[in-house]
Amino acid sequence: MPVRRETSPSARLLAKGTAAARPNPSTDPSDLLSRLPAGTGLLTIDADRVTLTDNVVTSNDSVGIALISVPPDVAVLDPRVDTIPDDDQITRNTVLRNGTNPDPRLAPFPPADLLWDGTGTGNCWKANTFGTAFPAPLPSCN
Ligand SMILES: [Ca+2]
Repeated sequence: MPVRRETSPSARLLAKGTAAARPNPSTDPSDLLSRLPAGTGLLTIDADRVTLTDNVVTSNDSVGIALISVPPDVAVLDPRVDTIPDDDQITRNTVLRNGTNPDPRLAPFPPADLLWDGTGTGNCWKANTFGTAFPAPLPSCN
């Protein structure tokens, strides 16, 4: 997925760009990426202070934009790593028609345009165009 990354003066990572229907290319069971559900548009794992804005994420089988923490069985491999996403902002994205053919690896979460696993603090969503979200409503940015 083509994504442009910019660093703002406040050191917040800004990801802008376009992501469309692309399969998860990893099928090697020893690769951690193979654990991710196929049909994931834009995925942010354990990142702090990331802004995802002005992306168009459509027609991914499982989920459009997901914000999640590192799975617990992976997190224990290095206790120095901060595995929880905090202070992330998902704004002004167009996220539509995702989740119509979800990969079973998405469980226990439902397919959705916007998905959050509920971990972390200060994460917020604002001014996105989407059809479905989990949980609903997502926390709004001030
Ligand atoms: Ca964190």
